[in-house]
Order: sequence, then C-alpha cells, then structure tokens
Amino acid sequence: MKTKITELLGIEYPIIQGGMAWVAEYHLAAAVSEAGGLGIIGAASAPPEVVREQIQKVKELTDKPFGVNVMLMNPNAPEVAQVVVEEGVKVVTTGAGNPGKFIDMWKEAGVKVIPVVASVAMAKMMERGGADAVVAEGTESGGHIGSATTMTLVPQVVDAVKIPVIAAGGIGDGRGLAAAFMLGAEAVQMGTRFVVAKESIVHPNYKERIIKAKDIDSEVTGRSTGHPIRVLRNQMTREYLKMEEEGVGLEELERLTLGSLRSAVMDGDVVKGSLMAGQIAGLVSKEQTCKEMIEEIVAQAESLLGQRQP
Ligand code: TUI
Repeated sequence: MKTKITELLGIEYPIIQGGMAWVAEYHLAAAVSEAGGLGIIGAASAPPEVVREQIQKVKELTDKPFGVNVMLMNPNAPEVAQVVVEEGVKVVTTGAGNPGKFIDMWKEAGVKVIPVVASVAMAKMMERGGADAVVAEGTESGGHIGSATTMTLVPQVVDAVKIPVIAAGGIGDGRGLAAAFMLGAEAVQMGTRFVVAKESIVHPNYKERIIKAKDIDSEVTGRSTGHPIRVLRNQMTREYLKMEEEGVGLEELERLTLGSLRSAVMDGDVVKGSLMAGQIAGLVSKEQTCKEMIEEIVAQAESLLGQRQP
C-alpha cells in the first residue's frame, strides 16, 4: 500500500498514530512503528527532559521511523521543539496552534514537518511555511477539535494544497482508510482505536468505556470557552456543561478539568476524569495488538479498494 506519505516517511502502511496527551507514550509509539505505521510520542504538557527520555526509549524498542507531536499550547513548546532536533527525530506533527515559528528550524535539521490543521486556511498557511504534509483533522476527533467534519474538510484541503494530506477524525477501520483515499488523502491518522491497543498503558477502566461506547456517547465541552474538547459523557461532562450553561467563568471551569485527563488515563477515574475519545469510539470493540489492528485495517481497505492504488 504505497502512497506519497509512506514514501515521504519511509513506512510500510499509511497509518499514523495520533499524538494523544498521556496516552501516546513510548510503548504505544514503538508498537505502532514496529507494526509498519508511524508511532508518535505525544509531548503534550510534558517537560522537555521527559520528552527526551520518551524519545530515547522508543529508539531502544524500534529501529523504524517514529515521530513526536508538539502540542503548541504547552508553554514549553519551544524547548520541546529543540529536544526533537537534538534527538534526531525524523518526523514532527503539531497540534492546537500554529507551528510557523518552528518550521524553518526543523526543516534545517532534516525533520519532516506535518502540522495538524482543522481548516483550509491553516493548511494553506502551513504549505507556504514549508510543511511537508498536513493532517486534516475533522471534528469527529477526540480531544481539542475544530468545527468542520472530516468528510467536508479533507477534500477541500486536498484541493487547496499540493503537499500530501493525511485524514483524521472518525477513522477506525479499513472502511475509514478506504474512504479517506477516496477523499484524496494519502494516509490516515487514528487515535481512539489505538487507545485500546494491548500496548497502550491507558487504565483498563478507560479502555472499557471506549469499548462499550455507543455512537452517541460523545460530548463536546468547552464550546463557550473557545477550547472545545471531545470526550465520552460522564459525571464530569454533565457538571461541566451545566456550568457552561450557567455562564460560570473560565477559571472555575478549568478547576473542574485540571488533571482530569491524567486521572482518567493513569488512575482509571471514569467518573470525574476527562475521557478524550473520538466519535468512532462506538465502532471500537476490542483490545488488540497494534500489529493486529494495522493488519486488519489494511486487509479490509485493500479488499474494498480491489487492490487499486489510491
Ligand atoms: O491538538 C489536537 N488535539 C488535542 S491537543 C490536546 S491537549 C489539551 N488538553 C486540554 C486542553 C487543551 C488541549 C488534546 N487534544 N488536535 C490537533 C488540532 N489542532 N485540532 C485543531 C487544531 C488547531 C487549532 C487551532 C490547529 C491550529 C490552530 O490554529 C490556531 C491559530 O493559532 O491560529
């Protein structure tokens, strides 16, 4: 399954793992890369030295390419951006902001730069700034989201830029991968399905919520604050949405979610924790190794596409 993205990144399959905060640590990243996709370390809000350790641990587990996701709302993003260069990381994805000021530095160091975007305007700006590809991420995604759907965003980004486009948001199986090719994408980025991977360190309670989730179990908090976050519904989201409706201030809302993703991932707090997941959670039904997932997805897509190249 050769595409412009498998060629650009030197990977076997056009499947990239999302840079999920707390979830995308070295075990998961190494497993996805070993299985022929592109594993990603999610730097999220981690201190630069923790990101360096994570990178070194992936290198111990695999010789295959992997990447780092730099979350641009992190005040430490400039230091993390530097660590990526010092450690000779080959691929960077970015999220939750404009990576413009880092692109030249990364390019000079030979790093492939793939910003995650949620609009055509941002995709065009990233192309002008020298990005090698973009991830067009629809609102079906988990975590911090834009407003356009994957079905509408991907073909519009494909038409607007010459660099390869990776589709994200609502993709969880071979049908999603085949559909992404039909929209003009050269690869997919998946998050939610990998949260429940055997190699994922996510607490079993959180995995179980994803595996049991139905199509409509997803909720978006923070629309009123300008930072919409997609999560699975629980006591925290009910309280949060009620407080948003009552016009409670940003500070109090932030207090409700402080540390809530960590407590969901690490402690399995599925009541008050932030269960970030995409709308495709309803389709995710079993824990498998990353290799089993990737092989199943590729086989299904190949069968649907009748072995045609995208
Ligand atoms: O980044 C994500 N998803 C994320 S980051 C994250 S960590 C977090 N936790 C709590 C609160 C806030 C963040 C959880 N999920 N996806 C990629 C993505 N990037 N989606 C949308 C965007 C985006 C948004 C605005 C990209 C660029 C952008 O530009 C704004 C600007 O600066 O002009």
